[in-house]
Amino acid sequence: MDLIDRLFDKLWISFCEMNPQSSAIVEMLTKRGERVVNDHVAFRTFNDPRVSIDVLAKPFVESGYAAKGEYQFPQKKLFARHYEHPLPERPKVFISELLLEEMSPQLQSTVQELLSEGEELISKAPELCLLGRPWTVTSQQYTALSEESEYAGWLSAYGYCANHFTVLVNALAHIDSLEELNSLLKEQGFELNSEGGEIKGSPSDFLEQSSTLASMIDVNFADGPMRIPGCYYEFAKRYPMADGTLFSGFVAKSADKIFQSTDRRNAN
Ligand code: OOG
Ligand code: NI
Repeated sequence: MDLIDRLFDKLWISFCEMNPQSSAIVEMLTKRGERVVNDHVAFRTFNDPRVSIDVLAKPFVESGYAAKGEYQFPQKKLFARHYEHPLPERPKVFISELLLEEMSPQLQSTVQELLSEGEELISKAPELCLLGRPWTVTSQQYTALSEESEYAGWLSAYGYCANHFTVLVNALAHIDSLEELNSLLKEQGFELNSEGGEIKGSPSDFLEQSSTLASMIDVNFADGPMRIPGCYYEFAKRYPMADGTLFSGFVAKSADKIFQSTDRRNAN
């Protein structure tokens, strides 16, 4: 098994520990005779040079992944890039970063505190994306960060891990549409993110996406545990473009809503 496959395995294992609904969904689909193929894995970070997209992308680039599309989220003050491997069976990697210089001085100073505390572990980590949270954070810091940016709050609580994996609807044997998959998921009791409608994007965007709401997790803050939104599972259907090849990028206006799967007011 290649190093990169092992990395995805480790990411999947810790992701399932944080988000048991994803293993339950895989099990439910597998029992129905479906083949679950992972379209992409997503990560979050800050644009500080110690932990930026480039740092997070390193193990992927070293194993042959190349930078592809770039995406801007002006309201959320985020920038993202996606990476693809020449082997089409390898999942795409979507990495976003919070643009710290566009945030309040208070947020910047809290994040700098966290990063200084985590600096040594960060610099020694062979793969940043597997590190988890290398700093301590109080529930007050988490709440203050989340008030300004749900993304910053989430990242302060979890640090480095897969934010979500994604079921490729095209690879399912018996389920053709995202509508069909969504109904099945809801019937089985999984709650979906309905920000901007359950299905984000359309065939004319060449990509349709939906996602579960993040499951709630008890996180140990410096001042005790608190239950907050964790990770989620995404579902994507890709459409062929004029040249007949499947669209392999992302759609910023849809992604903008997918980010909200971990918002505190949404999660269950
Ligand atoms: C990423 C949200 C965007 C997609 O597929 O458009 C996304 C995140 O929540 O970190 O994953
Ligand atoms: Ni995604």
